[in-house]
Amino acid sequence: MEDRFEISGTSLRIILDSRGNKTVEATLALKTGAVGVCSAPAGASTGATEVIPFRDGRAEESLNYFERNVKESLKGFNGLNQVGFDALLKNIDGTENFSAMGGNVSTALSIALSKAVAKEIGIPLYRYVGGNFRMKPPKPIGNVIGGGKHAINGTTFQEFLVSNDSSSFLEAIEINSLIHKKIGEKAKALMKNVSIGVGDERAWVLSISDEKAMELLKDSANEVANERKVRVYLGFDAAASSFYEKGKYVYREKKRDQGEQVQYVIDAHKKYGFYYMEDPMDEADFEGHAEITKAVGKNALIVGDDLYTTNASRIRKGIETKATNGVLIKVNQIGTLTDTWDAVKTATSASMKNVISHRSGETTDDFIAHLSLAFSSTFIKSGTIGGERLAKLNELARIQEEIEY
Ligand code: 2PG
Ligand code: MG
Repeated sequence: MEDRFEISGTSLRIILDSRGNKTVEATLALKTGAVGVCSAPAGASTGATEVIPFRDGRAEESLNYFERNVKESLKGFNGLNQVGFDALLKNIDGTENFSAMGGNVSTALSIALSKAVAKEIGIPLYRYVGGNFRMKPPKPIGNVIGGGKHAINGTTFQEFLVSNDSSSFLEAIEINSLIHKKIGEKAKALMKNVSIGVGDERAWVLSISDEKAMELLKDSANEVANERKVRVYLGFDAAASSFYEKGKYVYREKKRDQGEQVQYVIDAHKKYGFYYMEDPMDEADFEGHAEITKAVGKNALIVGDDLYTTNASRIRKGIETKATNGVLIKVNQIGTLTDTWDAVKTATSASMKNVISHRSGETTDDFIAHLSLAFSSTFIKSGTIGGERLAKLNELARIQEEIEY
């Protein structure tokens, strides 16, 4: 090993995320003094097969565990060996789901290492992880109306999303934010004397039916598309597991069984032209997802989030069952950069598109912007407004100035 890549020390501290909840930030230094810092985000609508974010559910317990069992073992390790480093984290933890150390700790350490090494080499993180070939920025996809577990009294679907085909990343995020503004104006007029606000990811929270939200989304997006002469894509993240109870999908006004839910999603695609449809069915229902993909997968991207939890073996099951043609990627669902890379490669080998994503509780860390390039993600899902969301999006606008594609 070249000496300069030797890990000289690591530290962990507690910081607050965008919801005001505790999370962790890792700092990792190499012998030369090059430092990588990474903070982990946190979900609200978590998949049942995600790794556990913190030991005993608490950031403090993870911090104690790190001081006692992790810190010393990382000293002297070869920083160029990312795979070995991630394996070491798993070994120290010794559980299937990072429940001893906490998946947020492993995520922060794993990414902090890649940042430190990239810095020591003198290249950006996206080059270190992705290589030196031609790269194309993803399209931004962001939520403009929200509900589910991200809001109180919002829509049943967790997120209504927009994207567009502007080739300038900066213009693309501006157009998404214009649609967010337009929806706010229309909602104010529509819901006289009722105050409206925003949810965890700053999408509008409106106590209207999902169908009304779809109408509002479509009208607002069309107006902005005409004004700015771009093509706009509509999407949603149903996060269907969050309203699936005892075999039924429980909406405000009615319940739907599996067959009715499949039909509802297909009809919504046809009526409103949804291109992007994430977690339309419960996280255990590969078959239901496959029915939707079979019916509309030629014209739409059906994306598994809670369905796969960035787990290569679950993605393999999705490939076998033809469940979806897209996969959501979140590093802290699986806990290391290596396993995230495996998930992306598994999906890519079966021509599944990948979408890199923020969490509802975020920090200002921008590592997903870099990973979106390294992974050739089709979309980056990181909201439309809000500092912690724009930290990633603005970084991609900056990077686009640097790269040829
Ligand atoms: C999702 C995410 C991000 P959470 O379901 O895709 O929008 O939400 O981080 O709460 O899992
Ligand atoms: Mg989701």
